[in-house]
Amino acid sequence: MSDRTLYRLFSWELSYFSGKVRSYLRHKERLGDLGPGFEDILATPDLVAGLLVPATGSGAVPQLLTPQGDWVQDSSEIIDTIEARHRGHPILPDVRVAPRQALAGHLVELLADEWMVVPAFWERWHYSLPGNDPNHLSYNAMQWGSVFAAGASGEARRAAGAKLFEEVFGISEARTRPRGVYAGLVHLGCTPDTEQAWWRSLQRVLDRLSDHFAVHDFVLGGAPSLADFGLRGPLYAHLYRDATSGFLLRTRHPIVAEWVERTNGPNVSARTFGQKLYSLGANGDLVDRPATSDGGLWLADDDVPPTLDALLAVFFEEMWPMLKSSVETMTAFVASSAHTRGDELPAKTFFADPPWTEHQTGDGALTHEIEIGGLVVRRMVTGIHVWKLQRLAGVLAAALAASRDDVCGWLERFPGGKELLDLEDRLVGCRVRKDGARLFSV
Ligand SMILES: N[C@@H](CCC(=O)N[C@@H](CS)C(=O)NCC(=O)O)C(=O)O
Repeated sequence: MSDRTLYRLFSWELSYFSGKVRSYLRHKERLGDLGPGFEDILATPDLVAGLLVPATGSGAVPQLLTPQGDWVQDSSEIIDTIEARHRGHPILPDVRVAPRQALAGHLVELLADEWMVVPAFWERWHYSLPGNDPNHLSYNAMQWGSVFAAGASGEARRAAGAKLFEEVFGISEARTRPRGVYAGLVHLGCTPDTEQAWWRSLQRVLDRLSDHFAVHDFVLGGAPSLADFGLRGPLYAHLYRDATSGFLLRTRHPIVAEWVERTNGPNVSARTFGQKLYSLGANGDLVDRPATSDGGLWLADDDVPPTLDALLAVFFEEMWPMLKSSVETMTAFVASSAHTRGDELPAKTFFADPPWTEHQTGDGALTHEIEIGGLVVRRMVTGIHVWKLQRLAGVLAAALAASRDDVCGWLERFPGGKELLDLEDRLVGCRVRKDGARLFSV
C-alpha cells in the first residue's frame, strides 16, 4: 500500500502537461518544500475512468490528489495550489519586487502551454505516419501501449499501442480522413499546408532558447522558475523523448537538450539547481561554488535580459494576435443564441471537445482565422485560453500596481505589447469559472 498522506500525481510519462508538473513537484520536493512529498502514479485507463473522471469531470492528465482528498486538474492550477500551500521556496520572484520577471515567467508558461503545443503535438504524430522517414512509430506505439496495457508483457504493450493508433486514430488514413489525434491537429490549424510554418515557429523558439541558455542556465537566471517548468511541457515528453525530434533536438539544439537534462533532476554534467562545482584550492582542498549560472540565483534588479526579450517577442508577434481574436470569438459565442450564460464551455487544449465539435470545427462559431508564418488558417477557440488569460490578468494587475512605469516601459518593447494592458477589459464579455476541470461562462 502506498502512503495515503502523500500528494498523488496521476500522470503519463509521454504527456506534455505531466512533464511540466512532475518536474515542478520534484523541484519542490528536493528543496524540502512539498510537505509530505508526492507519489507519481501511472494514470491507467482504469484509474482515469474510475477515479479521475468522476472527480473532476475530465480524463485529462495530469491530475493531483492532495493528502486532504481534494482533486486538482490543470497543470497551472496544480502549481498555483501547491504554491499557495508551500511557500518556503516560491517558483517566481515576488511580483511586488520583480514585476517584470513575474510577468515574464507567466508569459513564457503561456507560450509553452498553448502555442508550442501545436508543433510539439505535430512532431509526435507526423513522424508516426506510415511512409514518413525518419519515423518513430514503433517507439510511439510502445510508449502509448505502456499506458493502455500497463502490466502486460512487452510485446502485448507494443501491440496495444499499435492497435490504438489504427483503431482510434486511424493512422493509415490520417492524411485523407483525419481522426483522433490527427483530427486534433486540424482543429488547431496544423494542416498539410501549415505544418512547416508551425515547425519553423518552433525552430525560432529553439534558436532563441539556445541563445538564452548559452548564457543563463534557466529562464530567469541561475535558478528554475515557472517559465522553466512551463517549457518542460513541449521540451520533455515530446521534443526530447520522442525519437525523431529527440535526435533533432540533441543534434541541432544541444544547449536546449542539456537544459532538458538539467531540469529533469540530478545530472552531474548538466548542472542541477543546488549542485556545487568544485575546484582545487591552494592547499589541494575542495572549494565549492554554485554549479548553475548567475551564482545560482534569479537575476537581480528585476532584470529581463535581451535573450529573454527575444523569446517573449515570439509570444507577442505570433501568439498574442491569436489570443486577442480568441477572446473576441468567445465573447461573441457566449452572447449568441448558441449559448446560455452559465453553461459549460469547451476546455481542451489538444482537440475540439466532443459536445462542441460542431462549433469548434469547420466554420463553426468557435473557430477563427489565425496567421502562422504568413499563412492564414482556421482553428478552434477554447475556453482554456480564456481561463489562462484571466489568471495572467491577475498577475498583470499586481505587476502594474508594483511599478506601472517599469512594466509599461518594458511591454512597449514588443509589438502589441501595450495591448496587454487592456487584458481585463478584453475579458469582460467572456469570463469563465472553473469547476474541477470544467469551465462555465459567468
Ligand atoms: N489544460 C490542461 C491540459 C491537459 C491535457 O490536455 N492533457 C493531455 C495529455 S498531455 C490529456 O490528458 N489529453 C486527453 C484528454 O484531454 O482527454 C493542463 O494544463 O493540465
